Amino acid sequence: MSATADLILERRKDLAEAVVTLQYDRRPQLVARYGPSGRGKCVEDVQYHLLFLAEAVANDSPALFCEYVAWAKVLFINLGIAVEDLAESLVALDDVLRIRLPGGAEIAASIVGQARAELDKMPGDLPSFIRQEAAGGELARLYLDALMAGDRHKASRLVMDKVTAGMTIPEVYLDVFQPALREVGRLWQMNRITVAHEHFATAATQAIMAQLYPHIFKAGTKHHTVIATCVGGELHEIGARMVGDCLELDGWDTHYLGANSPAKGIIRLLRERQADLLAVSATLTAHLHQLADLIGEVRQELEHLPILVGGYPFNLDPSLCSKLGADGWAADAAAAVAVARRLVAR
Ligand code: B12
Repeated sequence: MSATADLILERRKDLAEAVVTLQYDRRPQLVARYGPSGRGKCVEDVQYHLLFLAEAVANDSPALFCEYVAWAKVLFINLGIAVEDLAESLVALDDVLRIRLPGGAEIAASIVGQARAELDKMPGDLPSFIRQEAAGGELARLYLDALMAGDRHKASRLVMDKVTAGMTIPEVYLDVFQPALREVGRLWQMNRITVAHEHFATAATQAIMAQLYPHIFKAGTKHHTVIATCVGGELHEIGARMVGDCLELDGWDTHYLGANSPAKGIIRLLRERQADLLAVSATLTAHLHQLADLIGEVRQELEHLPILVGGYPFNLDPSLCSKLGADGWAADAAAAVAVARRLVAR
């Protein structure tokens, strides 16, 4: 990580306090608007801005911060927070960074400046991830409706019937589960459902994936071994699991470790299982430095082991793959299979 990014993370709390103090000094009416607990929430929000800013600085990727601000704009609008308050907090952030971040202020402030310049034209609304006309679109809609109604048996039946009729596992994963889950995220971001709904949708989908396992895990010779996992701190595990399952279907011996895996354990398992490939997922941009650390540690111990990466931030900025020192990345589980084969054939 760069020294500036480290400094932003280290001083995150103080910087956030300074930003909010400046913002409240400039607009005393915020006290009345957000009430006594409002100030603390603003400090939390700015700390979150700083997490993403640090990763944008570390990876020289203004896109990471701009996408974050675009995401926050939609979130704030739907929480009833005025966009002008977000704009003003970015101005205050810019000012505080210039005063409190000697040396590194320029790069950080230029990234904040870029996001500020784009804020007005960032959309305040998000289109649905489910398109009726797309392959599997109709089923994805019915599947999501069943989950939102709390009917996981119906959701399961819908999928199992299609599989019996010939729908393949990668089609179920990429055309049904993936858009439906991303739509769940959009609904949360637009304040229409809660984190509890997100958990239910995930748990139900994981249970249905388990029902599909007789179609995925079959005896037979495997051509290579892969460890598929999520970086430390990461709780979003379905993307990595889909990648692991699609590799298994492609004839790999897969060892899927799930969410939040510590680096030391991953490295030990890579040795024990004599893995040919490590596939790591990161969803939250704030976890990119853990991923950089993991890649560094693996390189020290297993210099030539190919490392494949993917997840939400890579879909925003594919150049992160080489910046983090990985060997390949893929936008989804189907593309991951082709890249994985290429990496072990080198
Ligand atoms: C379910 C969910 C959760 C669950 C996760 C449960 C679990 N056991 O997995 C819970 C409730 C824990 C959760 C928590 C949070 N979440 Co959440 N979550 C989601 C949601 C709705 C679905 C994730 C998912 O399964 N997607 C479907 C999979 C298939 O897609 P995917 O992950 O992109 O994976 C594909 C590709 O990226 C790629 N890929 C992925 N990994 C890898 C790895 C390799 C090697 C390769 C090659 C490819 C690859 O292939 C995959 C398959 O095709 C997303 C919405 C979204 N857009 O994804 C939000 C989302 C990711 N969450 C979000 C947020 C903000 C959070 C929280 C901070 C707050 C909250 N909502 O609770 C916490 C943070 C938790 C943490 N510390 O990690 C935001 C992130 C926004 C941002 N700007 O970063 C999203 C986008 C929601 C939103 N629209 O606002 N979340």
